[in-house]
Parts: sequence; C-alpha cells; structure tokens
Amino acid sequence: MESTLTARDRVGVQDFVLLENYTSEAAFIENLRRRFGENLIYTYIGSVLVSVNPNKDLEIYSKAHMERYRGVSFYEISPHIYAVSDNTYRAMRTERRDQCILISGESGAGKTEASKKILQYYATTCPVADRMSTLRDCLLQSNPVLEAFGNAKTLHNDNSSRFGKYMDVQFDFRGAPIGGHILNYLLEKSRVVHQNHGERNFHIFYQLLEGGEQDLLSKLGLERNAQKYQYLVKGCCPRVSSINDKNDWRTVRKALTVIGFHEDEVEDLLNIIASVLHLGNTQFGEGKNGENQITTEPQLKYLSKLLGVDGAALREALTHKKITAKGEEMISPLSFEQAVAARDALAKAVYGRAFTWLVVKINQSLAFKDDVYNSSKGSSSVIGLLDIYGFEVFQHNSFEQFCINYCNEKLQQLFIELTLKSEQEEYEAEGITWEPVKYFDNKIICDLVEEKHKGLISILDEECLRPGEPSDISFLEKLEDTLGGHAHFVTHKLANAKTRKAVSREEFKLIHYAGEVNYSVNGELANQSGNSVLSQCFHREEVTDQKRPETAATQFKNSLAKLIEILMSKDPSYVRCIKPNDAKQSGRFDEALVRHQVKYLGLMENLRVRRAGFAYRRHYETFLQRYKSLCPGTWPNWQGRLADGVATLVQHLGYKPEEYKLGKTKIFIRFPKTLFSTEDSLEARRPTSWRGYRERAKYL
Ligand code: AD9
Ligand code: MG
Repeated sequence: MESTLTARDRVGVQDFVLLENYTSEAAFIENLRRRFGENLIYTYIGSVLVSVNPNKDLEIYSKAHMERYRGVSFYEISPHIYAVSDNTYRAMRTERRDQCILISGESGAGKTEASKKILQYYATTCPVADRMSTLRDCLLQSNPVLEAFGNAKTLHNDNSSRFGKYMDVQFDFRGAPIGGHILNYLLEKSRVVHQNHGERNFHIFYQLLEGGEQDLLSKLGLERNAQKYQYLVKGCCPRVSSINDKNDWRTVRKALTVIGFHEDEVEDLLNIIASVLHLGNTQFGEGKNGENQITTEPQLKYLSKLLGVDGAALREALTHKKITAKGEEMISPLSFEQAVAARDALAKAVYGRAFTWLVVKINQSLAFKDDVYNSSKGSSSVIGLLDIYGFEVFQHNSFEQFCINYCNEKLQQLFIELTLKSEQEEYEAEGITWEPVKYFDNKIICDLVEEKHKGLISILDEECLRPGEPSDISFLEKLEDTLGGHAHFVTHKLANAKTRKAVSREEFKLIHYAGEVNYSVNGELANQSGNSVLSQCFHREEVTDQKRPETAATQFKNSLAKLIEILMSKDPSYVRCIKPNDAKQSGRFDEALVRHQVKYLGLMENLRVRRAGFAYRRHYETFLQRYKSLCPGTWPNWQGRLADGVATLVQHLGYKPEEYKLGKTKIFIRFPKTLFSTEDSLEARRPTSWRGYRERAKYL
C-alpha cells in the first residue's frame, strides 16, 4: 500500500491553507499528527508558523540547514523556524521597517527554544560588522545567564521561563547586528521562598551548590547539599534527570565572563545568591522575655558579611517594624509569623533586585556603541523577539499566575487584531473583495482585568490604598459587587449549585481564552503593598518612587501596555507553539490536548481568515518566474507588464475565472487544487535532480 500513498498522504501538507477540508478541525489535527509522526514539527498557516514541541533533539538545526534557508521563499522549502527568521530579516532589510517575532503557546510548548534558534540563526548567518564580533557572543551568552537566574523546573517544563523577555536586536544598514537590548517582565519571585511539590527554585541555586568550587562555597558559608536549605526543599525535587547542574554552572560562569562581568561583580552576585539561602535558614524563637528573636546566629553573621550590612541593623530589621504615628517614628516588635513573612519578603526583594541588576549589566554589554562603531544610528533597523512565560494553570494559582495569564491574554488579542487586520488590509490594498470571518475576541477578558475603575486591577488598587483594614475577603467581596454577572468571572458565591464546588471561598475564577483558572486571594493585599522591612533595608524612594505608590499589578499592567505599543510599531511575524503531551515525552501526540490548544490559539479562525477569499497569493513576478516554462507565450522571458504575463500564463493553464483573481501586485488563487495541478505540471517537466525536488515532495 505504501507505494501508492503520495507524499502528501504520508506527511500531510506543509501549509494548512492547502488542506482541501480547511474548515474541519479533525483534518487540521490529522495534518499536524501526520507531520509530527514524520518529525516534521513545523507547518504554516500562510506566514504564521505552527510548531509542535518534539521533546527530542532533531537534526534540523545545523549550519548546513541554516544555509539552506538563506534568501529562500517560504513555499520553496519545508517550513522551519529558520524560514521565519530569514523572511523577517529580509523584510527588515528590503522594506527598511522594524520587525518583531511573537512566539506564543503554553508553558512547555517550545517558545524559549524557538527564540534561541532564531538568535542562533542571526548570529550564524548575518554579516559581522567591524569590531562587533564580541557582540555576537554576548547576544548568545545572555541566554544561559538569564535562564540560570530566571528559569526553573516546574510541573509543566523542566526549564520554564519565570520572567517575560523581549529582546531587540539592532542591525546596521548592511544587515550586521550592532546591538541588543532586553526588557524583562515580572519575575516570579515567590519561587525564591516557596516551590510547589515537584518543582524547584531558580536553577542558579542548584548550579552553585553542585558546581561551585569548594573554596567558593566555603567563602559563602555554603554546604554542597541542597537538602540543607529551607528555600530549596519545598518542592522535594533537588535533582532533575534532564538537567546537569554541574555542567550548567560551568556554562554560566563562562558566559558571565564573556558578557564582561568583572570578578568582583560575579562575587557580589554570588554573595546575594548565598545570602538568600542563609535567609531561608534564618529561624526565629522566643527570647528570655518572651520577645521574638533570631535563633540562628551563624546565618546572621554570614548575612551581614555577604550583604555588607551591619548585623545589629539586620537583626532589628528582621524582628521589628518601624511605624510612623502622628509624625513620630516608633519601633514595635514583630510576631513570629510577621518575622517569617518579613524574612521571606526580604529574600524575594534581594533576589528580584539582583535579577534586575543582571539585566542592566547584560544590556550594557549589548548596547550599541556609537563611538566604537562609526555608523549613523538612523540607518539601523531592529528585530524584536518576544519570549514570554506561557499560559499556565496549577492547582494553586496566585497573583503571579494571574499576571502571566493576563499577559498571554493581551498577546492573544494582539494576534487577533493584527492577523485579521493585516489580512483585511491586503485584500483592500489589492482591490479584492472578501468575506469577513467570525472569531472569538478576547477583548472582553482583557477589559475585565484592566478597565479603568471597574476592572480587576483597579479594584485591587482601590482596596490596597483605601484607609482602614482592607482584607483579602473584602477584596473578593468588592470584586463580586463590581464584576458579578460578567460571563468570564465566577466566585463561590456567584457560582450556581453545580459549579460551586469548583471555586473555594478564597478564590475567584477567570474564564480565560485558554481555559479556566482559579486564583487565590490569600495574601494578595500584603503582597501588593509596600513592605516595612524593605523600606528599612532600601532607600524609601527606591521602594515607592511616588507619593501614591503603584501596586505591583498596576506596574505590570503599565509595562504590558508599553510592550504592546512597542510590538504594534513593528511588522509582526508569528510562531505558535503547541505542546503535544503533558508528560514532556517525545513521540506522543495527545489529540485532546492538541485540539484544545488549536482551539484557543484561534488557529482554525486564523486559517479560515487566510482562506476566506483565497488560499494562495503570489507576487506576479514570483509566480511568473516559477511557472513561465509551462506556457510558450511566457517562456523564456515575458517582456510586457507582469500582470499581463500572469494573465497569459493562467489562461494557457486553463484556470477558470472563479479560481483566481488578479490584484494590483499579486495573483490570488482560491483553491489549493488549482495550485497543486500547476505544481504537478511543473513536476512532470523537471529533472528529478532539481534542487528543490525533495523539499517539494514534502510540500505537496
Ligand atoms: V515556558 O512558558 O517558559 O514554561 P516554553 O518556553 O514554551 O515554556 P521551552 O522552549 O522551554 O518551552 O521548551 C520546553 C522543553 O521542550 C525544552 O527544554 C526542550 O527540552 C523541549 N523542546 C522545545 N522545543 C524543542 C525543539 N525545537 N527541539 C527539541 C525542544 N526540543
Ligand atoms: Mg520559556
């Protein structure tokens, strides 16, 4: 039977627009499944790349592969992340417009891997500007460093990004990279002090303990055994089979040097990492007079040495709080629980600041240096890469999951707006009429979160800043008052008898575009407001830079709004990542799981929009170049207007009027089979040694 199967039957189509039954979700998934079975993890929807995580190394990322994609059009070669990288690069160069590549998908779907492959492609294939060879290394080496400090093993992904990252790569007029800049978004700091079962703290802690030289560990007062540290044992998972902490340590140490960190800077950084571990082991107990005091003196000593702060001040800060009443400052002791909370808050803040500092340093080394490179800034263009934490649902979801999922909601909205908009604009520009497609617009959920005065974040702000005794429960009640009745918001009280069990009394449920998530309100207000220990340890103006401090949620909302603005100012390309199973296994394609992602990513709508009028479109020149040999009138060269040449060609090929339309610069072909038959005619004439033959077999 095998021999009668065409290549198309076996490996599916490389662009979903070529599916005969393009409205069928089953056909869509079957196409993905077949290709996945053949290790063909990439498929297009027009120019959008769909990528299915193989969870194993494929031999498709070599330098030779990169070369194959240079300067080649999408449809000439099998789909690849390199094709997207190359097309984006060429668009930047030929159109002189800033570009961005938006990579989305849920946790563990392959976003970070995709972004690294894109960066490697540029680092390998782009020309190198004079005196800029170190930039390439800095760009590449920023990844292991940021991953060590910002990634961790979660239940969804052994190398899960716990911060959002947007990276600009700046190119000069010759297309050589000359600079870079990273914007980081909300690090999941709660992980520093607590991990869910089966999860770990940030990689760097384990790397340091496993790989750090004995001298170094002694200096930091650390033991090699991760089990000794309270902040590392919460998830009961110090080792992960897919991770080699010792090797990773070496990589990170080298990378820090390449990026240009001085030895004393590395020392400072490691002092902070070690002090977080000592903070975690700092215990409190009752003193002689019943007061709460620190019972672990060695930790205190190390902390004071490593952080360079006075021991007595630190002791005071960890066991007392300063309150200002009637203009007078008063010191009052903290209860045991308050002291533990203050200690954890300090650990999170210290780690968070170290991370921010790290990004600042990396940015300094990536910065475009005018004096070194003699080129005018005006002639450079930028490609932005967005790799942000994916949508995720845990058993317990807190404020950080709320931010992560809200961020994904915003990006989905951007995708919907831009893909639909650009499609519509293309038809308009070409003078072609088309039928609009219905789709689910998740703006309603974004509004629910961010609308002024009545959105969730506004309500959180109000509760935090209101005088009196705001509590988690009063916050929940306020949410119920304002948002009750909204189709995407549910609480225990608002739920009906059937669904009530699914939401506890201390949670609210949001029905996101990608699924339902229960968020706990426990401790939410405490997390949002300024912390007394922090303001004692840091300068007050650093903690609250305005009279009316912004809550963490508002800060995040504002930074997201800025990000969207940046993305909107560039021409976007999309990579939509899909996770084939929840077990991080290779070769397993869980249809139900994939179907769910195809649904919420809006891929069927994306395809329908792409097909609403015409499945395929080509610039006249490209079309003529490829098929001119099929028509004596256009062979070997057409001399007249390109549009007339294409008209002559398609008449000769017998295209019926309903099968195609001629726009201003492009031919639009309605059905895939029209293009197939033309490709088949071409195939019949080509010698089998033709360079693209094997690629094309996959394509058809
Ligand atoms: V999260 O939202 O940061 O938790 P990502 O970034 O979407 O998530 P990531 O890129 O980290 O997921 O991929 C998860 C794992 O899948 C990687 O560590 C690899 O082991 C595996 N993976 C992903 N893409 C590829 C690939 N193209 N080839 C081989 C891959 N393995
Ligand atoms: Mg990631």
